[in-house]
Amino acid sequence: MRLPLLVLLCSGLALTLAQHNPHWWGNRNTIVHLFEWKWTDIADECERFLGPRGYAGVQVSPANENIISEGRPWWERYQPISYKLVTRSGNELEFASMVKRCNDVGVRIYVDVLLNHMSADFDGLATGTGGSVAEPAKKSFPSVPYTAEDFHETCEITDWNDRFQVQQCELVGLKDLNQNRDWVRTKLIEFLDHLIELGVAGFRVDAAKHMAAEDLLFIYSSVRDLNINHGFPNNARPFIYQEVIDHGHETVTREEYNELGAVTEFRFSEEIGKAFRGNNALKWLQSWGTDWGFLSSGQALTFVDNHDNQRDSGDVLNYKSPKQYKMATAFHLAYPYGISRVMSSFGFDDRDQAPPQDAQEQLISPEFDADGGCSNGWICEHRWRQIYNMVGFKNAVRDTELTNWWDNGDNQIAFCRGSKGFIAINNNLYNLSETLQTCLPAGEYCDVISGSLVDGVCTGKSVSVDGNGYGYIHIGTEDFDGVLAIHTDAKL
Ligand code: ARE
Ligand code: CA
Repeated sequence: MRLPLLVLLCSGLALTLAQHNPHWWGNRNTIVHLFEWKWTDIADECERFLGPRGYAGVQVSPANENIISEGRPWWERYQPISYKLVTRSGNELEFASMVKRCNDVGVRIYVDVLLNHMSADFDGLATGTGGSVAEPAKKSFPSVPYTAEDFHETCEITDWNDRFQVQQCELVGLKDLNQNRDWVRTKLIEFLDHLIELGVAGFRVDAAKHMAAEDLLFIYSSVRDLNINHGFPNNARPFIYQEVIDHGHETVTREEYNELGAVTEFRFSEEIGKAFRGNNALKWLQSWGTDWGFLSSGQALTFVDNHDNQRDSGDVLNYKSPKQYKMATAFHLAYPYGISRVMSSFGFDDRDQAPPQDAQEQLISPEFDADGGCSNGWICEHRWRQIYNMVGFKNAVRDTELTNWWDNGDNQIAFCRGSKGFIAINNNLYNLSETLQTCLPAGEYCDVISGSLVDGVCTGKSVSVDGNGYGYIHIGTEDFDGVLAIHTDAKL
C-alpha cells in the first residue's frame, strides 16, 4: 500500500529534516572520499593522518558484495549481488573494526549505498566478491533473496527527461529494484540498519534521482537511530546525502530530494572547474553560492570533482591539473558554502581502469614517500599539503563570516573569514603584490600553502600583519602555487 506523499511527509518530517546533520566531531568540517581504499588502510589512515589533520569523515566505497567483472574495473562495485559486507575493500570484521577505529579518533564513516539496483546482465551465473551466485539476466539474486517480481519491468532510459524512464527503467542496464514493494523496502532498511549498528554516521545514496522521493522518504524514516555505543547522541539520525545530478533543467529535480537529506551540487563542481580553468573570471566568485542557483548551504554536498566526473572531459578539474586543482580546492574550503567533500583518487589513463591491485587482483595498500605523498598508483590528493592545510583552515575559521572581499577586476581575489583567516588567490599570469586587509590580529603568520607552521617556524612564506590588520601579500608567477592562506592556528 502506498501512503499519500502528504501523510508520509507529515509523519516523517520531524525525523527526516534532521538527516542533514553530518555528526562531525569537534570543529571538523571536511569529508574525504577514499575511493576504492581497503578498510584496514582506511582505519590506519584515520589514526595516522585524518584524525591528526582534522578531517571530519570518510566516504567509503560500496561495502556490500558486488559482481566480479573482467579486468576488475572500479565500477564493478556499483553492481551489487547481495548485502553481505564482503568486497575487495575487506570483509565485515574489517569493516566493523575500521568504523570503530575511525570513530575513536573522531573521524566519521559514510557509506556509498546502492538502493536503486542490482547488477546488470551477465552471461549465465555470476559470482560475487563474497562467493554468492546470482543470475542477473533472470533478476534472480538468491543471497538476498530477490526474484524478478522485486524489480521494475526491463526498459531502457532513452529520454532523461521522462520521469517514468529515469525512475523505473534500467540505468545503464542495471536491474532496477522496485522500492515501492514491502519486501524490497524491508531488505534495504535491514541493510542500512546493519551498517548503522556497526557505527557508521550516514550514507551517500547512489543514483537517488532514479528512485521516487516518496519511496526514499519511507526508507530513510524507517532506519534506526545512530549507534550510541559509537559516541553518537540519543535519537541521532543518519546523515543522508543523495546523488542527484541536476544541471538545472531536469524533469526530476534536486528539490524533490533536498528536504530528505543533502544533495550533491553538481553545478558547484562544474562552475568551480570553469572558473579555475580560466573560463570565467574569479572576480565573479564574490557572489558564489545560492546566487549562482546552488542549493542552500546546509543542503549542498560540494566537491571540485567526484569519482565519475573526474573521468569525463569538460570543465571539471582533477588531479591532472594540479595547480588549478589546488586553487579550486583552496577556494572550496575557504569560502563559507556547502558540506565539503575532498576527492582522493587513484591514477588512471582510461575511464574503466582498475584501482591499484596486485597480480592476484587484490587491492594494494598505499605507500608513502618522504613528504607523506602516495607513491604506488594512489594519488591521495587529501595528503597534498595545500589541501590538508586548507582542511585545517576551514576548521580554524568555522562559524565566521566572509568579509572584505577584494579583487583586481579579473583573476586575483582575496577575502577574510572573520578575524580568523585570510586567503588570496592569483589565477592571472602576472604577480599579485598588494597590501591587503587580512582582518587578523597583529603578528606573524605562516602561509599554509607554501609551507606549514612546524616547531615554531614557517617552512614556507610568512606574512606580517600590522596593528590595523594590513599585510603585504605576494603571489608571484614564479611561485609554485597560486594561493596564499593564513589563519590564527598558524600564527608564530
Ligand atoms: C558499467 C559500464 C556500462 C554497462 C554497465 C552495466 O560502464 O557500459 O552498461 O556497467 O553492465 C558506474 C559507472 C558505469 C557502470 C556502472 C555499473 O559509472 O559506467 O556501468 O557503475 O557498473 C547518471 C546517473 C547517476 C550515475 C551516472 C554515472 O543519474 O546516478 O549516470 N552515477 C552513479 C555512480 C556511478 C555508477 C552508478 C551511478 C550506477 O556515481 O559511479 O555508475 O551505480 C546526465 C544526467 C545524469 C547522468 C549523466 C551520465 O548528466 O543528468 O543523470 O548520470 O548524464 O553521465
Ligand atoms: Ca529506479
